[in-house]
Amino acid sequence: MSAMIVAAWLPCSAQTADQAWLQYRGPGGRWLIPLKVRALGSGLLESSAAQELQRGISKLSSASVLWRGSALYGETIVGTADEVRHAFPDLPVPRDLKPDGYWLYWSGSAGDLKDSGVATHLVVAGGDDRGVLYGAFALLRQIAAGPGIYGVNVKEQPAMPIRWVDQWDNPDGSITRGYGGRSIFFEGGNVREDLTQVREYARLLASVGINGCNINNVNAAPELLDADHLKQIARVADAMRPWGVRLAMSVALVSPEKLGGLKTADPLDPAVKAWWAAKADEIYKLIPDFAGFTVKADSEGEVGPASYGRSPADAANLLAAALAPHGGVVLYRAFVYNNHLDWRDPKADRARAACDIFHPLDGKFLSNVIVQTKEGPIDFQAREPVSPLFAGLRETNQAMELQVTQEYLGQQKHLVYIAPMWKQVLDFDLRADDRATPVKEILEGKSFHRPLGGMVGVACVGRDRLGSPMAMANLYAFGRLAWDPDLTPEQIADEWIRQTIGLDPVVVSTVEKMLMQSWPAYEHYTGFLGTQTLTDITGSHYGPNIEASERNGWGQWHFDDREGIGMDRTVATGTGYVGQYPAQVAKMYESLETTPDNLLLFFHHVPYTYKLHSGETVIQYVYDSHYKGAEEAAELGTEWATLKGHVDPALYDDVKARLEYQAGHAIAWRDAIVQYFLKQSGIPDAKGRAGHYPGRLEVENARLTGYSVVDVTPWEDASGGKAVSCAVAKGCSAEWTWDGAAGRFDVTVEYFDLQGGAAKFAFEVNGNEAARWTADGTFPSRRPHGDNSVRYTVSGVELKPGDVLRVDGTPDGNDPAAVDYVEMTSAQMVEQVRQ
Ligand code: GCV
Repeated sequence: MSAMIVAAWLPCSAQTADQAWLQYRGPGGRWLIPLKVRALGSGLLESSAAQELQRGISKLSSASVLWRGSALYGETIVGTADEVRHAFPDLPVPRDLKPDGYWLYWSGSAGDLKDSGVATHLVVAGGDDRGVLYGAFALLRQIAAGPGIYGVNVKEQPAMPIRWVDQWDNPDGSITRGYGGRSIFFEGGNVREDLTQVREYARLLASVGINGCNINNVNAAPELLDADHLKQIARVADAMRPWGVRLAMSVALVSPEKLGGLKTADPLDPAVKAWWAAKADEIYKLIPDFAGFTVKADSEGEVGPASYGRSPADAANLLAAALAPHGGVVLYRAFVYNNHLDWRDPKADRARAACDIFHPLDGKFLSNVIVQTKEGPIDFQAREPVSPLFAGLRETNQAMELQVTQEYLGQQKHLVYIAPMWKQVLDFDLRADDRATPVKEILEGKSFHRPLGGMVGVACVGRDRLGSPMAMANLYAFGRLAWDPDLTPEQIADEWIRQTIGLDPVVVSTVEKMLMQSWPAYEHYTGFLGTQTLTDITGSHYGPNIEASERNGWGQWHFDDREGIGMDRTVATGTGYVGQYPAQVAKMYESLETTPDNLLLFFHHVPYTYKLHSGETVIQYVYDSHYKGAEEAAELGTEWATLKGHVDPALYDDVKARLEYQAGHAIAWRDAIVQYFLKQSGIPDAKGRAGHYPGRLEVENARLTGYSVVDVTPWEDASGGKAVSCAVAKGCSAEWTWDGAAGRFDVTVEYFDLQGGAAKFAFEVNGNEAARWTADGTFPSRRPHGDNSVRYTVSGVELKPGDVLRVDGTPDGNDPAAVDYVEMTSAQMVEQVRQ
């Protein structure tokens, strides 16, 4: 006999972050579900669906009140629509369920609970096997996230067929732009023996409807296509298959030369065509459901068709023809540009490249080619306009590439929930042919009637997942938006929080608020007005380095000088990029008056005194937004602190430490940008903050023992451009005599935590140690600058005039215990800055 459970409100139970969102903890409110799960078919995915449901229901019910009334009957049934129709001819199974789609149906009524004669069925019917699996996860989500499933009658179909993640994993086990540890797929040149984490990853991906995973870096290692590696890779495909995640690979176009020993890799050469066709046959023998190839070519050093005088369409079609007999697709990346541009050429513009190259090829791609375009014309910046190419390809399948891994967005060390940005992009109406063509409808294939399209998220998940529990919200959000781009970032956050952190309404609303604040805050303390990244773009892409973008071939210029800033991309006087948009959008960006403030400097070069729509000048906005952003970053920590005791203690401590670091790094960012533009423009901050740091004691002005003063590069990354560095093994010290007012202060030591050593620090007042810590964080770079600038705060230090403050630093390995300044903050000073 089967039974039903009736669960009541339960206190928020302990949870761990590493289970991500499939924790299946108790739901809020009362809920019902038939406990017994039965699969109608025996397919692999249907079995996974049934097992997952059984596992989920048991976990959910184990924390619940089980009502063992003898009158309760029923089953949770899983099967394809055909199987359900056959087994239950009376059920209204929808006729139009598409592949991957599902139908959840509660058959029966509340009366069934009391009526021993009537069975209740909860039905999960899939348009196909994969749909059954997605339906099972949707059902569990509905219970775990709170609403419950009594009376459910829901039909869902994914908005787009291509819902992939890309991993940029390398055979040696490293992950390019991965911030969550080493590869779960590779180590030491081979596929790893233990693929447990791959199975778990595939399960997570399936739970949000992701159906493809490209496992290797787009800067592809040709050897992964050799016979031995393909056999190894087949094991990865086997591990992901039960979860309906098809394996794809990035391939190097040069492979026939590098691997096959051919004299050329020319896409039109018959021997090259034969090589790829044979390679595809070999792959499909090992991996019958192989999803396809992703290609990066003629880009950032990757050889491409241009080397043979051919076009991207020639290259894409070469591979597409090889895959077509097996049902595979080619995701050809539009991220093709010249990284040796001449910055002195006023017409040179990296943003133009994708349209210039791909627009003329529209209609020339085979039907199993999908052009994969990053959401903006440059490269995953904190703010970019939407790529005009989405409107430029009418007869070509298209996918949008988004970055889940936070390369330019704080690298998972900063909390940045990206869904609001993605949502803006998806909703942006490109007005092709003067009609409504929002990006999401182009990807769905609606706007230009394309059969294939979708979204690809560069995830770079490693052995520590994304390296930060809160960053997992982005992976979750990516999958949910690819399934349904009409969901709101708030809805998605709400679902994720309930499944991951807790159901307590205070937890849900606080974390949701934090997530929604995080992208605007990051944008405020890093970039401004569409300047593109001000990170160190020739290095880590993490800390501030404003001039790293300038005067080089990478084309991420913002052209700041003493008079003004911004890149003129107008048709009238600039690079002409604006003309790549459909007329209505082009008209908006061509004019200064109608360009939104947040993209002003992407499209126009203006003086610092230019007035924004808000009435503020550009330079005052630079000051204000950076002070505001740093405050917003600090607020994230304050908000999280209110959740102490309401969330899992380990998670609480982990996130608290990360947010404290973020708040400190936001100040390092603020100060770098503000002092740079103060010097560059020569225009003071109307609010008197820039260049004035009450309570700050520069270390270069201290009494130094052992420490030597060094110039920090770039200069804006240290207060006043200077720091001190210690080369004395037994340690160095910096001393000041306090001549400020007496009071109780928080004392912050700004120091540099370099790779390759764990320097030790101590802070003393009048010879009494107040704090001691080790610089053992993992930050980019082996030299002191904004990448590794960290703040350590000692709270509640009583000071009076004449007190001697001292910082001791002991170097270790490559880390010279470098210090920038100490800063005293009292509650009164904070109030003054705010006013
Ligand atoms: C894998 C950016 C990243 C590169 C990446 C490239 C791409 O430039 O910094 O690491 O290469 O994008 O998307 O191909």
